[in-house]
Amino acid sequence: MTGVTAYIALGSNLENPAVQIEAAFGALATIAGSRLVKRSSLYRTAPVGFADQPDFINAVGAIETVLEPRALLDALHALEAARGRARTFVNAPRTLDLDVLLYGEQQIDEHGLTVPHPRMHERAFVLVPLAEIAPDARVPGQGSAAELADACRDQDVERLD
Ligand code: PH2
Ligand code: MG
Ligand code: MG
Repeated sequence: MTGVTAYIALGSNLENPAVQIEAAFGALATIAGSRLVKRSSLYRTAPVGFADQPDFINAVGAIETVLEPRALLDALHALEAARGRARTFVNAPRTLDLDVLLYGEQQIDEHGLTVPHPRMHERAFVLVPLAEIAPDARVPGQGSAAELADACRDQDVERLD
């Protein structure tokens, strides 16, 4: 299969987050027209934004996909729903969040689909796992994953074994 390399952020802070993320990697591998090519370690991370909620487990996966970005997003939303994701308020605790970080080099700005993910360049919970599997991945207009991760190393992110 020749496709585009896309990077997906995985996050959970409800209902046994580490199990949720492991299951999500398994589920990512089943998306039609796509193949999971790399996965990061799991990281425990302090909540960013709405602070009064449990710590997260975060990770990043690389997939090769022939799906168009919107079809990929729909597939990710279906996986979130299958894990019981409820959408209550912005940045609320969640069983599973799957975000498209990068889709090849494409820049997309459509309803509900902004790629690169608009806040990824300042979030260690995304950049540290991304830099683990793809240090040279470029966030258009911002820099490489490794450089950007280095610039936010003051944030609370701990790699789990
Ligand atoms: N996701 C958010 C907001 N804040 N903080 C951490 N540590 N991890 C997340 O996945 C996360 C967050 C919105 O999706
Ligand atoms: Mg998110
Ligand atoms: Mg999301």
